[in-house]
Amino acid sequence: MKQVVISGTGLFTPKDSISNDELVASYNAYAQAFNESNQSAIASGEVEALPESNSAFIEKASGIKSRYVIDKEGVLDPTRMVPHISERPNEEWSVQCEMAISAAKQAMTESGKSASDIDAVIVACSNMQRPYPAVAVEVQMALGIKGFAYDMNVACSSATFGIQAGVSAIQNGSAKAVLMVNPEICSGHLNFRDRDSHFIFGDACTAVIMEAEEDSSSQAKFRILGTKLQTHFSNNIRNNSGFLNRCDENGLGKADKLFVQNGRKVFKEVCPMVADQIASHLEEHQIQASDLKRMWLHQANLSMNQLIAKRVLGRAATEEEAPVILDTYANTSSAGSIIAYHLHKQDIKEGDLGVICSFGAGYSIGSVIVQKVA
Ligand code: CO8
Repeated sequence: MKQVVISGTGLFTPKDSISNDELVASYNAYAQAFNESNQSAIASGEVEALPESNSAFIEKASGIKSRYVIDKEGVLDPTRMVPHISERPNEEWSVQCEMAISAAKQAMTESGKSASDIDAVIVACSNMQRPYPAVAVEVQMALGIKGFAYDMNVACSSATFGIQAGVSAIQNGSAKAVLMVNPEICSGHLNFRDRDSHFIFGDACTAVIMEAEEDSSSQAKFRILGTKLQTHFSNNIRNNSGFLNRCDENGLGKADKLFVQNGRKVFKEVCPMVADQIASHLEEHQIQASDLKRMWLHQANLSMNQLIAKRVLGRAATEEEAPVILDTYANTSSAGSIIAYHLHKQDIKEGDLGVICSFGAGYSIGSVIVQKVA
């Protein structure tokens, strides 16, 4: 069986960034306006007053200080709280395609691959901007890649599941080199009027190139020693938006058509599952946790990552061992662990071992054990 490597990665970061203070000011202006216009219903107990959000809580509960978004103005306008992302004519590249092109070009440069070397494209992310044609086929066309392309969605775990799909395609001979991209526009499906979750997400796109080790001339390559995936059904992270929404007018515009979670339960249930998965995955490869140089974890919550890393290592991890990018990016869903990998892999030496791990809605967990190649 062919040995597969990650030979290049790329990252697109939107230029707009929103600090916690800016986000909280917008939410609080909305809450105050809501409370004023519902004064009498609140006084009679028919309607509950909206409590205010606060930056100190957000940073303490999540570790998030700011997030990048495609459109700051629309998100921060307390009368709108939705990004302005204009519809485009069919003849123009879609927003997700544009993000993917930018990240993909960087990954192609790092891996030393041109479009003619790549023969498969996977777009793996939490939200596709349309059902069809697949965004991946558009990306394929935009980059001039031959072969095949498809979209897939496993929420926050989409990238690691996409890496396993890429490895399989190369090993079964259906592709020579695979481009996998994660264009996440989380601001499009985040309810900025929900105090419990308005701070959680940001937008970004990552790209990964995979190919057979024997075909790679990249200096940045990491051998994929193994991938491991698991899923368990849970309603604790759910979004009911979909093509059947129009078939029941009663549900249109309701909050469940956006991201909804029971954050506490997610935290409690997912952390042990993730730590166990990483531990058992390492064991399957006869690797000791102490041999790991780095854990590029999904970036949802700082305490969650600290807890998972501690369970795996048996002691608290240093920031070098489990790098944090959620402080400035927030949760970028599937892109998070790949952003961490992309920004924190340069100092890794030949032979060093690491694990990329993502987790989220489903529940879903994916881990990828990698080793730096010269
Ligand atoms: N400001 C002030 N106070 C607040 C705020 C706020 N913004 N929000 C809540 N509070 C209050 C609560 O009301 C509560 O008050 P009280 O104690 O009086 O009841 C108190 O603060 C504590 O609230 P919580 O228990 O909710 O706070 P936690 O400490 O649990 O922190 C977190 C909340 C940060 C959400 C935390 O639980 C967490 O991060 N959990 C894990 C979340 C996670 O990893 N989710 C993964 C989902 S992502 C995924 O899978 C991808 C889905 C697809 C993405 C689509 C794009 C949108």
